[in-house]
Amino acid sequence: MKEDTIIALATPPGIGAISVIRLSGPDSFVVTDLLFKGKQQIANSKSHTIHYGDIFDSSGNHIDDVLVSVFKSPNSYTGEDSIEISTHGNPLIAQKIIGEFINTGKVRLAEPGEFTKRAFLNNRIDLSQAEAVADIIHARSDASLKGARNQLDGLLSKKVSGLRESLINATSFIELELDFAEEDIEFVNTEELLKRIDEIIIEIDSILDTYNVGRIIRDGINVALVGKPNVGKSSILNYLLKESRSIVSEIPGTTRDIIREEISIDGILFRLYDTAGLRESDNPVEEEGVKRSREVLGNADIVLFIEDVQQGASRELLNELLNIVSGDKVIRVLNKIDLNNSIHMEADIKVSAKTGVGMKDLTKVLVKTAIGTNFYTEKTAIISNVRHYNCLKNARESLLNARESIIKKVSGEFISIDLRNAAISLGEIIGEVTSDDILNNIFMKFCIGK
Ligand SMILES: Nc1nc2c(ncn2[C@@H]2O[C@H](COP(=O)(O)OP(=O)(O)OP(=O)(O)O)[C@@H](O)[C@H]2O)c(=O)[nH]1
Ligand SMILES: [Mg+2]
Repeated sequence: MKEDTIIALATPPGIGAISVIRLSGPDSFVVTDLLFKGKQQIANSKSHTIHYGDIFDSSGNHIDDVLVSVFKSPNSYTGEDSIEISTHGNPLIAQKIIGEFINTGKVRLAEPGEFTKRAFLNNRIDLSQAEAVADIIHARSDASLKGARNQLDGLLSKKVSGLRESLINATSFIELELDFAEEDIEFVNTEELLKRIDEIIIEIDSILDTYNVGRIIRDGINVALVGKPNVGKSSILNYLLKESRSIVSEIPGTTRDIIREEISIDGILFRLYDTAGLRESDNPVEEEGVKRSREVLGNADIVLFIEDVQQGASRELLNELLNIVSGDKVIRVLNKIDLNNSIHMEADIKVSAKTGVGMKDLTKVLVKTAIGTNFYTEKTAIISNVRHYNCLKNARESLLNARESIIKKVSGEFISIDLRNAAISLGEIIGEVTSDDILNNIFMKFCIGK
């Protein structure tokens, strides 16, 4: 079946120096020649050339002078014949031109992610790389950009397809043996097969282990600042942000709404939530604030539990907190150490939001708590995507089943089914095996024009 030719605005729909419109599909060149007049026809141009000319509407009115870039199949992003038209950066111009192309009846508007979907369907990239394209576009920190780059470069793909091939290889020997069952020939050395399966499980585990860090690197990390009223939560937030974002006052119960701000430390995105001080209150507004604070706790990856040297330890509140969130997420911060001697007071870290003492260490502790002691080189395949995580989990499960069957000396058919299932799960990551549902779900999240 002949593919449609699609068109979309590839740049943001606002005012800028230029706008870029992208076309892809078999009619890209002929349809461009209908509207574009330059020195030579686009259909007769070489790949990777740029042409200056004018675009006219169907009644012959001049819309804009533009540059047209030509990419011939298979050497384009999508693998199809493609065109990029750079216009003056007014959204009205781009809309008009796109409208004229669609009016020719040979082109339709692209769906979200459709260019990248075609790149995948034409084997320019595999599925995990297609997902990395979306991650690259949406990355909000240095670290997440690096992670997405690493995935687009195919680190995960290579690793996963290596494991998958090894599995398919093992399965084919078992199946061969089944074919010759009558003759009682042994193709498979059980010891060796078990060893291979164990090795693959270990490899899968090492990739699964990167998920937490991978996710944090990609999505950023939620940090809740909680504690009794007046301990200096807002002051610490302001200090970290280097601006007076949250209202600070000596009156307990100052913060009512949740204040959310983002900072980047060592390339990692931290999302800080300043909350209302936790106490029983008769004031309904404050009570609502306290309720919201508790909700923020539910989504927090890290909790800064703040106490101050004046009010002293809030043991009861800490215990209450530990009922809701696990202890390894909680960092106990003692604030206002400029006021009193704090030597005998318990805390993970002691600071003063007034003088700045200890604040540098606080940021270090934040980074350390976020990524742990894990150290991944740029060559490590890191996963950050829950779909990949689930596929790997499923593969692992199937491998454990296969392992058990081998040990129990169950018939080879069952073993081969489990190994095949494991290979299928791994194949889903890179898109060797996929359903339309999975594809639609992935590309739906892209922007139009990508
Ligand atoms: N001396 C000293 N005062 C501080 C320090 N940190 C905060 N304060 C003061 O403590 C008071 C309360 O600070 P906030 O930051 O508003 O405290 P909070 O925990 O946000 O309070 P609520 O929003 O009411 O829960 C203010 O008067 C701050 O100036 C500190 O490190 N040293
Ligand atoms: Mg406050």
